[in-house]
Amino acid sequence: MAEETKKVKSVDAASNTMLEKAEKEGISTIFDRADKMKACNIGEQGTCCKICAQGPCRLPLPKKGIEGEDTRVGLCGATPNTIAARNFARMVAAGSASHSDHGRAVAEVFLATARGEAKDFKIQDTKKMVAVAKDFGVAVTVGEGDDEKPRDMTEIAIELGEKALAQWGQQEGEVPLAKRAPKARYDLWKKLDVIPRGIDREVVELMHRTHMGVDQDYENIILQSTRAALADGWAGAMTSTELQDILFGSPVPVHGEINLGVLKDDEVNIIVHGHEPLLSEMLVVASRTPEMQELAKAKGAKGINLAGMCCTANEILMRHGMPIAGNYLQQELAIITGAVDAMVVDVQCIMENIANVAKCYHTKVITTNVRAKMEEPNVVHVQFDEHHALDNAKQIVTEAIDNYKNRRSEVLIPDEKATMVAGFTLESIEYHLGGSFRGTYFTLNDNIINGRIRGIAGVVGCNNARTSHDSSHLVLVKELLKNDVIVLTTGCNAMACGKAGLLTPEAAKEFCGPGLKEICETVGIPPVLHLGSCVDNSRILTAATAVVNAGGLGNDISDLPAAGAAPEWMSEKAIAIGQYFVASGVYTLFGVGLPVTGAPVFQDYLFNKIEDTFGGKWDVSDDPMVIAQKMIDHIDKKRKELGIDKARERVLFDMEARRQIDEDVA
Ligand code: MSK
Repeated sequence: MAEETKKVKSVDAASNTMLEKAEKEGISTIFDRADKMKACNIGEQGTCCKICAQGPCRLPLPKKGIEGEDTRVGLCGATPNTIAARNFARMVAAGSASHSDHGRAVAEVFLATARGEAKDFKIQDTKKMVAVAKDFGVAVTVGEGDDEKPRDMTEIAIELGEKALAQWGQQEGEVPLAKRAPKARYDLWKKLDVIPRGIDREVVELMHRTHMGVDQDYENIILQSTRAALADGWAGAMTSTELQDILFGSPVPVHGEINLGVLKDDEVNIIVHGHEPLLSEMLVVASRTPEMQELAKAKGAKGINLAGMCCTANEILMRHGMPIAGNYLQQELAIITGAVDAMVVDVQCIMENIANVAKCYHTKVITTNVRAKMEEPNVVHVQFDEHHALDNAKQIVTEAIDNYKNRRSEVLIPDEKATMVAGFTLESIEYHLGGSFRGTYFTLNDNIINGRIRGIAGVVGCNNARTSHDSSHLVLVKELLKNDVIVLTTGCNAMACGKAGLLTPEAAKEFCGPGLKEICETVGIPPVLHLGSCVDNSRILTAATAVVNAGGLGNDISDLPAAGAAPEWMSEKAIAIGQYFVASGVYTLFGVGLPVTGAPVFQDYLFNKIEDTFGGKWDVSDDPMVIAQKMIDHIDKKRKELGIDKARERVLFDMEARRQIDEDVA
């Protein structure tokens, strides 16, 4: 662990204030438990096999390292490489399943809305719906020649919903959105036979292959892991992003506020936490109704303050400018303020301990999804049903209002809150960097080619209690900005950047190198572009594809001066994301550590040899400065390969010049 990331529990002042309060009040948090419980060193190496009842077989690296032949095997003879590959693959399967099951829920509500069965929802972005429908092979016009006319929108919506939903159970063929990748990437996947046939099929097959006594070839296991990961990035998660945009409205840049300081002493505070925006969208509507506002006032509050946490927060921020209370490691801390009247959770990243912390305060924890219940007696369950969405939302808001009077401990809301701009998408980046007349990625490409922007980084992912909260995120992002690398962000990294003031146009002056600063100041954008939640990593894939298609920077994502990182990752979803980025041609670095170190041959495959197959590879470091330097070195290597490594005077490339560069690269 890099020294600077170990020194403090959090680099966020609001979080440290709440940790002091927790200590004073005798509340145990994840920060305390991380100090007391060390990680299992064999699991950390990825070489504990518990897939059958003859084990668990534990194969740690010998203290002195491997001398001579590696003779370690489990009872069945499984080598450390097979074991670590199977464990890694099962993380991919779980991650893909999680994102994709979220996508399935969105597709079901979308279809119910299209059929008129979910009356509280209404399709908001029909322009995007038509564009996405074409990608799913849905006809958007009827008639031919002079008789051709636009097809009825309801018909398009129903067929799109049906085709989107069919991807989960599809057994043959290809998931439709794989074709969105650059042609060279799509052709490579085709050659390698890794294009997902259907989402559920790939996850099921990966679980089968990693069962005891099945696939014993780590490269072959990684090929199926790739199929399952692509079924996440280019199908389940991507479909989720697209249908959410169509159903709830495509985000456009909005101002918002972030950190625990967004909670209000004199209002009913409701925190929505998790990932699926289906209920939280309706909570936004419900909390704004005169009926609920009046009820809050009747109970002594000045109003209702709905704030988000984790990726649900990103969703309602992007579309409604709702405030964010914090990222993953702040969920217990929010309750410790004593000011949260209800914490409403759906799925993923919800710590079981919030129910324990809530017992010490008045906070009502409300679960809303049948897939994610909590057994604690102080937790209430209100099942979300899309057919009665607004009624469900009003019931939850009413529970929170009724609980306002029960605040009993000392309320301490930290002062810290920052302003930010969020809500960038493929389309809005195009508009901001290209303007209304040159609305394309040409301008971005021009500025990469002329060197003002050195490269592009995707920095994403969670917080991890084994590192100092937010520290690695911020050290890494600031180092990239200083070196003129523009950053695209999602998830908890986006929230760390927001709290530190990096999501404002003014941040360019303070944090960026001269080239990136000039671009951000000219265009008026932050140097770190907030693209949404973890499922919205698919926006990074489509943005990278748009950069390739704009020309001048090679033919494939793997040609771009670009790299990705998740410096504080912790969830299995992050491993699935990492694998689909690697398989899409991206050099992808993780912080904290990867559970593969106990299997040196398999690790070497992921960190080196896999690049020969996919043009992307994994890497790891617990030092964010090392991650930054490796990303910058990779970006410079790609610039050199593209022949754009020399600093250039600004040249506006015409199509001919762009084609010439592409031919030189090919
Ligand atoms: S919430 S998956 S901790 S990014 Fe998406 Fe944050 Fe990671 Fe959960």
